[in-house]
Amino acid sequence: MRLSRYFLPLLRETPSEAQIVSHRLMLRAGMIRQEAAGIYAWLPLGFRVLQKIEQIVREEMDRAGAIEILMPTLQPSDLWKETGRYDAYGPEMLRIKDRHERELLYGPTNEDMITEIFRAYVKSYKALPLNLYHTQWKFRDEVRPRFGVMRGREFLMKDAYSFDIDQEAARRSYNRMYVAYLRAFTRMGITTIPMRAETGPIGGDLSHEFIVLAETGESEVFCHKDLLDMPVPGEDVDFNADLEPIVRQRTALYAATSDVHDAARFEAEVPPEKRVTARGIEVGQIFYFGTKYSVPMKAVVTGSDGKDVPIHGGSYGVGVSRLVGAIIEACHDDAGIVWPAPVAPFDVALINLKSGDAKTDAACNELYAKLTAAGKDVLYDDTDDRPGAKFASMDLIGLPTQIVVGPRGLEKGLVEVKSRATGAKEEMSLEAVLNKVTGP
Ligand code: 5CA
Repeated sequence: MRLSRYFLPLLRETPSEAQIVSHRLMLRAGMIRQEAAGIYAWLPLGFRVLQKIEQIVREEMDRAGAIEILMPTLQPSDLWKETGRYDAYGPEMLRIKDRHERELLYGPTNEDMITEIFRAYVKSYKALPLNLYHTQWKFRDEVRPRFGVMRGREFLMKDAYSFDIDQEAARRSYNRMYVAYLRAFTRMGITTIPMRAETGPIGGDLSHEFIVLAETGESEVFCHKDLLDMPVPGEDVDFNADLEPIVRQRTALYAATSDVHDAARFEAEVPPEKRVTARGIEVGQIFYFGTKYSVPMKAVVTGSDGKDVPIHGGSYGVGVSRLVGAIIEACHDDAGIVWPAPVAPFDVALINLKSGDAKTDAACNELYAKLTAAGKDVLYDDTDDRPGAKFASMDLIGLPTQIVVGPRGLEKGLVEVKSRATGAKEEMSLEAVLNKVTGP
């Protein structure tokens, strides 16, 4: 993408309404625009990151055996009346009437609707286990929307729903999501710690929140230090195998959000030098709620013994839009964002120090064409801004690799390559750059 043809509305001033660094950087980097309290338009750069995160989550859901669908944003109120949640959900739910005075709502979550879909089609235990998921916009009329996309009112969530014949099988489904979440977040370049958590309006009694440690986190969390650098299962993890040992390795160590924190237990179980008390951002939460929805909604299947039983359910959410902010909280410096490569909006920043100079333009065009042909996403600054402004802009938007091309270096046949993360600079030939950036 040529910057001269792109839409990247960078802000020079630090926006005063933004209280935390990720919100400031997202506004300055032209990633989002607020349209109403807690409601954002995603501009091109932000939208690219959002899609990268969504795709990583999708790949890990698929790997774990979940199946993608798409449910609507608007839901009929009847479903929520069946489960008793229409009244229970309170003022956080946006209620709407259509022209026929029929009650609709903008979905804050989808347990009720997915249970309706399940019961319409699935009648036998033979179809289980089943896990269906989608990535769809949600609306929660939060009392205090704040911190940009971190606590929005409209936000993008991946939500998965599992259906099993009994508690033991449901536990296996829960474990698959637990491991898939560890993998997905690690692929995004962030460390998350699963912590025991309250279940709130979703219900049930088993739940983990996946927490990114950050000073600006909304909740206080407590955990064993060893959880911070525990290895995460690699690509070879077998989701058909028993994942309980992997899960238990973590759940054996104390980790709790403030809602369920037990100070006496924390002190008894964790030696003083291993106690971590920190703030955290919740980027995902998983729930096992048993028959909470299947009983009132009569989602039953016939078991192997011919008897009908209500299914055991779980739900599994990832805050896709919140993750954009959370990753920035974890990955930035004084100059701007430092994207982990897998979620970066572009792979490479190509900076032309003298647009209009025939040789410099030719070298940039060649690099741009070859990098693009090799499958790299390149943002090519072909504008005639001053070099200093170009460097500052590229540091701000945080692409992993910067290639700087100017007439002086080209005289010696060299360009400069800078790693955004380390700041390390290296001069090399065009050919060497291509090998470095497109190589393994
Ligand atoms: N139905 C369950 C699981 S699918 C559910 O709704 N879980 S949740 O309430 O925990 O939400 C899932 C994830 O969405 C959270 O972990 C969080 O990362 C994200 N999320 C929740 N509320 C907001 C919000 N107001 N703004 C941005 N992200 C949010």
